[in-house]
Amino acid sequence: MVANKIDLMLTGPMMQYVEDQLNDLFTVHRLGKAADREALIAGVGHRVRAIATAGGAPVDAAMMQKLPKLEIVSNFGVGYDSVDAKWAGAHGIVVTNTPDVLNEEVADTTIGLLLATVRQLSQAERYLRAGKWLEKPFPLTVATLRDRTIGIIGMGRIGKAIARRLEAFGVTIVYHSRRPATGVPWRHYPDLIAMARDVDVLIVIIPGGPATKNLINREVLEALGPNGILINVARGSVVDETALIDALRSKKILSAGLDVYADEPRVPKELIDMDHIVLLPHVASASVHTRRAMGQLVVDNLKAWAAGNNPLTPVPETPWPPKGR
Ligand code: NAP
Ligand code: 8YV
Repeated sequence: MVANKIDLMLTGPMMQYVEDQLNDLFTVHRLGKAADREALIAGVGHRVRAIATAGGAPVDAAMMQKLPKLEIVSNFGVGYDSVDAKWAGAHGIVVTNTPDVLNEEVADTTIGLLLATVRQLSQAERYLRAGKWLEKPFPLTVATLRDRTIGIIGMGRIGKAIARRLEAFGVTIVYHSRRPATGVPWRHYPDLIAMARDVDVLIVIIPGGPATKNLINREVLEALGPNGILINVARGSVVDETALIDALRSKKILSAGLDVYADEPRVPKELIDMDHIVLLPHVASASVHTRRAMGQLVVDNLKAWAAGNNPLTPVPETPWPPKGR
């Protein structure tokens, strides 16, 4: 039986619950645990037909080229910027991700981060714990959600879930994406700078990767202005971090709430040293409930493929079955 198992490479650790299922179904080769990764790939790479990945090691062309029998890359996370899906698509390899099962969780966290940033909730808690309330009340916050206009960058699955929540707050909602989203009532701005000029808060929820690298640059931050707040729950690469640090230091914008960073888990000291911003360690989807659902989708995609069926959630760059098949 074991001899018939398909060889799968795991690029880094996954939840035990996921690893247990992968162990039952596949012969698993753990790249993350290998003392010599190149030796592992040289030894078993010719047999590997599947990859399960949760970020960490990039699944790039260089790696996939070393796995001549590779057919599927199952990515933990809706964002798959660490996988070269374009190369995979051009070489008949299907890439799957974990859309939808995390929409509500990520939207909840985004609202939490927005409120914490606007009303300085993290700072207020630190104030209480430091015993400062005994001396005098926490200062009134300059910012409020009242009368704010919120510009969402990315009106996809998660952007819509965020916007639906924001409607209940009575704020004005507008959005930017390359094309207008279907079936939404909010104003679309084809021009990001124009939207940044018109809003008080930018919430970023678009894919990472080369196409969006540093999309939020100095010009966008200056357009957002001194009352402006940036919330980034997308990818660190989407924001020019140096420009952001400068804008915060020079008060070109008021504050920021960040869940993601360019070189995470390393976060620039300049950001850590700023007390008026809110920093989260990439936790937008990080509940047991949601991470289990994401993990199950990683497994279910692999299971469907191994049984000869269509993978459940192929990414747009690798439609399955490929056209013409
Ligand atoms: P989605 O449904 O594919 O939506 C993506 C949205 O971004 C679409 O509205 C798309 O519209 C827009 N977009 C794409 N490229 C753009 C560009 N160059 N400029 C402007 N807008 C662009 O994706 P989703 O499921 O909502 O997820 C979005 C991203 O959130 C993921 O890829 C991931 O990186 C991130 N995320 C982060 C966390 C976290 O833990 N912090 C959790 C989940 C997801 P157009 O194509 O019309 O431009
Ligand atoms: C995950 C995410 O935390 O889905 C995504 O794109 O960023 C998060 O939900 C991350 O992918 C874990 O590797």
